[in-house]
Amino acid sequence: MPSVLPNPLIPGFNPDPSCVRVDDAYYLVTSSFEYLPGLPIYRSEDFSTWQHIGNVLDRVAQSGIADSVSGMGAWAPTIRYRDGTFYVIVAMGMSARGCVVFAADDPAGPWSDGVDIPAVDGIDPDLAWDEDGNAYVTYSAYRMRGDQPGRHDGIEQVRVDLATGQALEEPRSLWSGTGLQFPEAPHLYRRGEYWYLLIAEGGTERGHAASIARGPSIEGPFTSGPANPILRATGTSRPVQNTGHADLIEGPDGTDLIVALGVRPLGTGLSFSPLGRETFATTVEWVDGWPLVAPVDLAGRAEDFTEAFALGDPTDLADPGWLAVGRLPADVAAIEDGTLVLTGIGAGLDAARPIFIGRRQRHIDSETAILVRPCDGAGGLGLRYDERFHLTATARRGAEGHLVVTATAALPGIRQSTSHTVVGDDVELRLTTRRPHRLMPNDGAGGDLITLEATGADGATIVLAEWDGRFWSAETAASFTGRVVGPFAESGSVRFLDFAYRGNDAVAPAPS
Ligand code: 6LW
Repeated sequence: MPSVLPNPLIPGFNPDPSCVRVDDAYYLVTSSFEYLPGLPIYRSEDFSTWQHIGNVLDRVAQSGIADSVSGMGAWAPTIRYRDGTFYVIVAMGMSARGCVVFAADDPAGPWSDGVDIPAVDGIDPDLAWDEDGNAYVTYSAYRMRGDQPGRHDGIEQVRVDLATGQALEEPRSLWSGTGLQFPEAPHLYRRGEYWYLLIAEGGTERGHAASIARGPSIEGPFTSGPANPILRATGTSRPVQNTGHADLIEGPDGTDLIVALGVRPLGTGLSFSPLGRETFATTVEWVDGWPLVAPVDLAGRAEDFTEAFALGDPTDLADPGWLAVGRLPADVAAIEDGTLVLTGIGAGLDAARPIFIGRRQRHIDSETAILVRPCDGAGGLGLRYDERFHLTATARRGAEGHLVVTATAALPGIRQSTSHTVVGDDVELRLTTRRPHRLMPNDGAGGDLITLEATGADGATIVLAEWDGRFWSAETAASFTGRVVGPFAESGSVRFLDFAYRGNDAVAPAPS
């Protein structure tokens, strides 16, 4: 194990991590909400470098989220392994399916159609087996009722038949946590003579936490630990906030680790997290039979990360990192004559099901570029939080040999557009994001700087817009997801080539 864990462990929109170790490899799954393919699986052997090897939800009917609204869909999965089979159990927020357990021989997929577990009336299910091999689903009894506010009834558990999904008993109440709001995200572990019940509390915003209890059996009774919460970002000046929703795992060198969600806010006081909730890790030490968790820190991932797709080849679209809203990227996009084609429906990223495919923005300092040939249509490069919070650069044909490129900032009830003309039939659109140090006059105000640029056939670059990234942050959008960036079409057929993303997670030096 590296002496310092790289953090974020899995950058970009990757909340609610759960991790399992099988032989010498780790497999980690995160939430994906309204996006497909859903429930990404990341693999690592050293716990430091992670590869996105596949997704659990890769069929629309299997996913149950075709009609999920933004922020609903695939919430908070747990990944576990037993007798040669990988399991991912998940609850679908307000979707066609409720609690489902999926199985696979190979975590890269394919995953099964899933078995529904109707007895689980709640979210964040965990899967564990007792000493006799009985399967238990432990979950947060958060009851969602249409558009009414949900009700939290603590942590519950039910023994199930995994083959049929049927409950083998009435659900029992296990623990309500330490009194913080929203007890959720339970995970159970057997260690020594005890069963440990780890949960999240405090809500997923500032003050989010993890707490632990232990008991003599998988069914409890559970007694709260002496030093709860065991994980919580204390003070708003810590670089990683909202740490909670955790899973325990043994690291490569035998020491224990915890994976947890967190955010990287910019600014002090009121601060804003451009990328949403990401996956972090930290170390755990056991003292007197209870875990002591080191605070989560940002730590040296000073990599220059690049990825590029020609976009004219179906294998480019098959990369597991492409996302679409409620549909698969291959059902939204077509490949024709060596280019990617998106055909608009008369609405851009305002649509509940936009003609858009995108990738997670993974770095606060990033650059995404794409070559756009609008043909008879209108489309370009977009950044999406959801259908209310997004921004776009849209190209359409203007006078002979020219294109009109429009930058649009979209927020609820507010829309601002500016247009420029560029030379040529193709235009390169570029979206860059920069942390604010030395770039904004009121450094510390908490936003990244988002710049949209266009470069025409004559090589001239026009700055289309420069916007304060606070508007497209997890806090402003009150979002469970994160930024997703990529090509979209508004109308007609729009062709795309040469998608490139570059980012760097170097921890910025403190402003002098
Ligand atoms: C997740 C729950 C939560 O199910 O947010 O606040 C939900 N915490 O644990 C979505 O990530």
